[in-house]
Amino acid sequence: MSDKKRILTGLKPTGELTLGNYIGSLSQMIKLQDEYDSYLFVADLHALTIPQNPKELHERIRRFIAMYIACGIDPKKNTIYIQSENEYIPAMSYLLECATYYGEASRMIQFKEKSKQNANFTLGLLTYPVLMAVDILYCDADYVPVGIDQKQHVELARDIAERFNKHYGETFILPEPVVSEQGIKIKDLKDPCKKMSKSEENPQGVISMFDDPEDIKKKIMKATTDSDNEVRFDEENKPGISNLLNIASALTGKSVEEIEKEFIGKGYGDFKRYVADVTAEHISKIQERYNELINSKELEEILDEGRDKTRELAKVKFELIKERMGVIR
Ligand code: LTN
Repeated sequence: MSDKKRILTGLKPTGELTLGNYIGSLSQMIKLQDEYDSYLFVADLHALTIPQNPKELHERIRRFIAMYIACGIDPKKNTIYIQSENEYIPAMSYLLECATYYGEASRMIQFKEKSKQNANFTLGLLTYPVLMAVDILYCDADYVPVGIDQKQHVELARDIAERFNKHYGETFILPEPVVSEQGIKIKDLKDPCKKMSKSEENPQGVISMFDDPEDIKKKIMKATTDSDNEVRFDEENKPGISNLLNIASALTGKSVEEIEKEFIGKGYGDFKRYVADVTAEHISKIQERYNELINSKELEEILDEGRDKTRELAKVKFELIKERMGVIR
């Protein structure tokens, strides 16, 4: 067994991965994978809490995993799996639902917001955070890297675990949310004051990791900038140029200052062409790896291994919870 601390995170397969996800959150997980025993899964059961097209969902699950690996999530350093392939997880979720108050679940901000958006919301939307608690607790994860919107759910998982331990005896490790503050936020190319989001309607401002490299170049050449023609980092007064500097810096590993220096005395045209070339080249390499993986035996083996390993772990916890709760023969 590894004596490293365990981190775990889930990705809900909705929308399409963007350059913003890659630079903002994925790169953080890629850094953490060396230091921690990392678990990464596709939360497909969570996707079902809002309406989905089954065929599209099915395809997206696989695409997500292949793209994450193509981006640099190393299957040797991560346990990678599909949530729904582990039948102990929803089974445990029912048991923990019986240790969670209706009041707690219905107070979750995400539940309150999403249940307002659609009058026919499902019970799954309410029990969403309990399923998420199981995702975290079944494998004794120590740390859970999440976006700020998911922090409350991790805190609920901790509350459920603490209460269960008190009531039934030590069963779970108490997990901690890790919300990264310093991660670079990539902005929309057309409106550099808001974040690059996969749900944005205007695709001109958003680079998808699946975009054709030529289209990527075009989008960057057409990015909104200012008119003083000086390549200088100033997020407040020059959000467009600053965003492009952040992109170039993240993808080349050069500092923003280094790149600024290279463009002293040159105009925005040269600078944009540079960012466009760097980005298109970087993403096209990732796409090459993605194309190798998507229908490969290698991907099947990674998923089989992740499924088998986590089912074994989950089975042990499932039986322990049942025993603690008294539901055994
Ligand atoms: N709810 C999360 C996805 C998710 C998750 C998890 C994240 C499901 N289970 C367990 C961390 C740990 C989301 O919407 N991003």
